Amino acid sequence: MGAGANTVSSLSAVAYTPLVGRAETLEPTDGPLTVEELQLATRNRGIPLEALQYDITPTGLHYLLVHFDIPVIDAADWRLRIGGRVHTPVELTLDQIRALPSRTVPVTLECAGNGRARLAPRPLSQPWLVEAVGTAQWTGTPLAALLERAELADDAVEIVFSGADRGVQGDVEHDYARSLTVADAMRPEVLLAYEMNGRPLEPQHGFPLRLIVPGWYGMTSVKWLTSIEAIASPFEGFQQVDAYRYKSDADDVGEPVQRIRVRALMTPPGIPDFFSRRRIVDRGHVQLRGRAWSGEGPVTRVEVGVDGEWADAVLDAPVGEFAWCAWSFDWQAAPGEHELACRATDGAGNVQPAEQPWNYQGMGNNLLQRVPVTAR
Ligand SMILES: Nc1nc2c(c(=O)[nH]1)N[C@H]1C(S)=C(S)[C@@H](COP(=O)(O)O)O[C@H]1N2
Ligand SMILES: [Mo]
Repeated sequence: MGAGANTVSSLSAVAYTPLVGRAETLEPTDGPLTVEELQLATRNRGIPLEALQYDITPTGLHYLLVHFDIPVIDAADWRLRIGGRVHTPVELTLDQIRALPSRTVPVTLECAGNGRARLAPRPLSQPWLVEAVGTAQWTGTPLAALLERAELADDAVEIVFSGADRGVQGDVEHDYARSLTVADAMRPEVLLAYEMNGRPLEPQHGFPLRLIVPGWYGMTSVKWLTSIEAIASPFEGFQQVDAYRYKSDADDVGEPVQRIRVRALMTPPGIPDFFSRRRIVDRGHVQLRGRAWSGEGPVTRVEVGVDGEWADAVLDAPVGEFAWCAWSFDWQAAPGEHELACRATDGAGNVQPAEQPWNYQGMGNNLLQRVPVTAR
């Protein structure tokens, strides 16, 4: 103890150079990945693509996106407050919410920034490639019944959902918050969820309660929910009017990001090369499989590309009305180098683009997927 303590106190006299006042730029870049992007990429996580094999993604394999810090919440102290432009404010404990009528629904969530890291120039944020997606069984109580109990005032136009997490983004300090119009909030599929895959929510997925808005990109499904407030004019919070917009540049007001655009992904065939993740398959028959989903109607078609030729895949029934479906395709692999691809079409007629239109924050990127494969 004595010798160690001496060493520490003598070290405290040694000077070092503090790194203060570093300028932060958030302009899209053509440069290499930055330490800040790597820092976000290691905090958040994507689905390992081989987990596309599961109808329901095991919780530990589901993607994760957290803007600020994961709050530590004691359920005994926690309350949900419903107020603002309502006639009957409501305050509920977790036990009271768990005692309400419940539903369990499989929902595919995807981050609106999925695909961002492939854009050039690359918007600086969480650098997703394609893996920001997952499907869980969410259990909770329908929001609409609670809004009815609170009795919205006639002038209520939007409902604001706030989380317990606070931070600074775009120079604005705020609790993470998003809104829905009253009509969207009243949709029967919108849930206040307290379980994911049959277990209480894990801290990182929103314990003790989160919103689940099926069909919408993930930012709408506010985690660590503490307050639901009815307001008489459109919400102007940062995550509503600045982030999550399709913008052409920093000053563009842009269009709101809302429903999930159609996308198909392939379960990586064969075996990977460790570092590049390039796929290696045995020549001959290879069954290709994957998932497809859209927030704008059911998936109606998945096509698989083999070296530039498209052919239709076989579609399974979706896992749920708001969840992905499986697809499969039989491929005869000739020895050599190949490029496989997949793209989906939804009931609204949307099809994934071969060239991705660029936007300033890298939102709603649903470029078709290309998968290089070596057959041996
Ligand atoms: N309170 C709060 N809710 C949040 C977020 C957040 O940072 N804070 N991230 C949102 C975003 S951008 C996404 S994509 C989803 C991710 O949900 P998951 O981590 O459970 O997959 O949560 C959303 N809800
Ligand atoms: Mo997200």
